[in-house]
This record gives sequence, C-alpha cells and structure tokens, in this order.
Amino acid sequence: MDDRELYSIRMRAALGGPHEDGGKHISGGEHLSAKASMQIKVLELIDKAFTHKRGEPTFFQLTIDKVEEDGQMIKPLPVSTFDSSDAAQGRRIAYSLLADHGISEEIIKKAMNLFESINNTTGALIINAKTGERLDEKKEQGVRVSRLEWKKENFEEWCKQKEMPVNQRMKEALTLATKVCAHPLTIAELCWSDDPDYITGYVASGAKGYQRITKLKEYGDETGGRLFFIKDDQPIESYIHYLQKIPVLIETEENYELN
Ligand code: PML
Ligand code: MG
Repeated sequence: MDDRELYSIRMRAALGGPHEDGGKHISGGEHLSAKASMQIKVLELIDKAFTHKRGEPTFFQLTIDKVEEDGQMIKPLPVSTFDSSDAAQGRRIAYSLLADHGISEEIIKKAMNLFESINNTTGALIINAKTGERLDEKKEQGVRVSRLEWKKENFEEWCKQKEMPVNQRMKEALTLATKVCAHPLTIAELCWSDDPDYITGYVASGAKGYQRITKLKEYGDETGGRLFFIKDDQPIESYIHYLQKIPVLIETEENYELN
C-alpha cells in the first residue's frame, strides 16, 4: 500500500428520507484520509450525525472515493472576532464586513432573501457579487465543498499558539473557508450554522481573513448555510470543480503528512 494515497470520505444524514426526497437535512461531514485512518474518521462522522441537535437521522450515507487529483497545501486564514449582542447587530456587522469587499447593500439583501427562501441546503449558494444572481444550478442542495482536511494535531498546536480554545466546529468551518477563499474567483463567504444551538458565524475572504461574528442568529433558529460571493469573469464549472474535487490540506508547517 502506498501511504500517500488519499481517500475522500463524505457523509450526509437526513430525517424522513434522503434529502432529494424531501428529508430534513441533519448533518454533513468531510474528510481526506490515508487508508490507515479511514475507520477512525468514519466513526467520527457516525458520531457527528447521530448526536446532532437538529434531530436523529433516519437516512445516513457514506461515500468513499479514491482521490486521483493533485492536492494543494494552504495556510489557514487569519482569524479575528467581532462581538455582537444579538442577531440583528450581528447581521449589521456582516453587511458592513461584506461591504468592505465592494459588495453593495442591495446585492447583499438580494442574496439574503434568496438564502432565506431556500431551506434545507446541504451546500453553498454561489452568488454573482455584481448582480446578486445565483450562479450554480444545484437548486435546493447548493454546492458542497469536498476534499479538505486539517490534521487534528496540527490544528490543536495552532490553537495553542493562538491561545484559542480547541473548537471542532471552527476547525471545520475555517478549513472550508480557507479552501473557498484561496480560489481567485471568491470575493467573500458568509456563513452561519443551521444548528439551533450554535449562533456564531463569519464573513471570510482572502483579503480580510476569517472574521467571526459571535451572534449571527438567535438560539433555537434552525436556518443557516453558506453564501459565496464571486466574480463572474471565469466559467463557474471550473470553480465548482475546484470546490468539489481538488484536495486541499490546511497546514502551518512545511513538512506535513496526512494520516
Ligand atoms: C457550521 O456549523 O456548519 C458552521 C459554523 C460556523 C462558525 C464556526 C466558528 O465558530 O467560527
Ligand atoms: Mg450544520
């Protein structure tokens, strides 16, 4: 066995049947893994889906693909935090952070309305930052970012250096945002969780880093998801291919091997 061979592990879980048959989205998860660590990562995903606050799934799907594409190693985006006292103030901060990227209030409003009209997304909505139009054709599901990993030990060491608590959810979100924002078409990402008990979200970009907003929604609210505001000067197909297929490892050190 070649230890450098990588596998993509994808999980999705829903209540009341598969997502495409109207099941309620419960949880999704991603790993890139060497063969030797696949079992442990699969167990982690089972645990994630079956202990979720959105409910207990009746549908659970695991997909494992051998990765043939060449990967990229990227440093994590720098992290900053904006305190908000409630969701309304958090949204105002999000608007102003997106406006810092040249996205107009009208476009942000249009994208937010679209976002709120679509429930149950497992992936992101891709938005033209100039027109506010949705560019992907993935309907309810959105575009799911896959093939990304940040080795646990490396993340924990990074948290220690930054004097930040180890937060699994932030690890996953920062890994995803770093991959998304490394693409030259991405202007900024806006995200908040669809978990009713997790109210911190963020605006991220290559220019400004990962900007956390402590309250972007109220407790108990099950709406959430991701919006990618992008330039429209290249074909969307190659952007989606990058998001779904190109492996990205987040790393802080030069000599890095994934287990
Ligand atoms: C999610 O749960 O899917 C998104 C979490 C976003 C915020 C993570 C953070 O605390 O930085
Ligand atoms: Mg979620």
